[in-house]
Amino acid sequence: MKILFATNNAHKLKEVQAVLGPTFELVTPHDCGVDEEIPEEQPTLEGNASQKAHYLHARTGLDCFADDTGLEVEALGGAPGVHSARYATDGHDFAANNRLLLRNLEGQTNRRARFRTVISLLLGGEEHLFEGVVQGRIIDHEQGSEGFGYDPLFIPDGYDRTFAQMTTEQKNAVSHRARAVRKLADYLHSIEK
Ligand code: ITT
Repeated sequence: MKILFATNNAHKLKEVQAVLGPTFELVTPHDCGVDEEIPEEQPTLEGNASQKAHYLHARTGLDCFADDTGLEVEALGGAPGVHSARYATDGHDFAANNRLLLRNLEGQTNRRARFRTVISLLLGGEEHLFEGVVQGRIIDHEQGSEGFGYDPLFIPDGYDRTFAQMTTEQKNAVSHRARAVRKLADYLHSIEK
């Protein structure tokens, strides 16, 4: 089954395709002739996931899904949260975001944080939401070069290495996005029967 995923992030695409396996073939906005940036202007992850999915559906007429993810840091009152992509600058500058996060946590002993992903699936005109969360902590310097975004600073509970020190398969065993995607896959399988 082919399914359209509203992302321009190649790392996400790889992670999600690995979770879904060969039963589902992911199609990208680019594959459908949509090359502009997909808007995400809402104040919540749910709102942004929904906005991205609705935008792509309006542009293509196809069933599709979108995810939005935020890093929620306890000592920062849940920031950067929905602003995770543009924490330090207007663009998706992962290095600048990580530097700002470390600066804002300097001297802070509470390093608790979680990643939260919300997926919006638009199927036959109906919307379905799925959520995935992983708890962990923020370390005080970057470690590892895999993954993307805040991965070099985040160690999930029960592990002693960051997401950026894991393979895609290892990250997918516990990650926020993989948990949400497994719920999506279970739902898609359940309606196929
Ligand atoms: P699309 O909107 O095109 O899918 P994006 O990079 O903007 O890609 P999100 O809005 O979902 O993705 O994520 C916002 C930011 O949160 C993203 O730029 C990263 O900095 C961070 N982020 C998201 N998922 C992450 C992950 O699995 N590991 C580390 N950081 C992540």
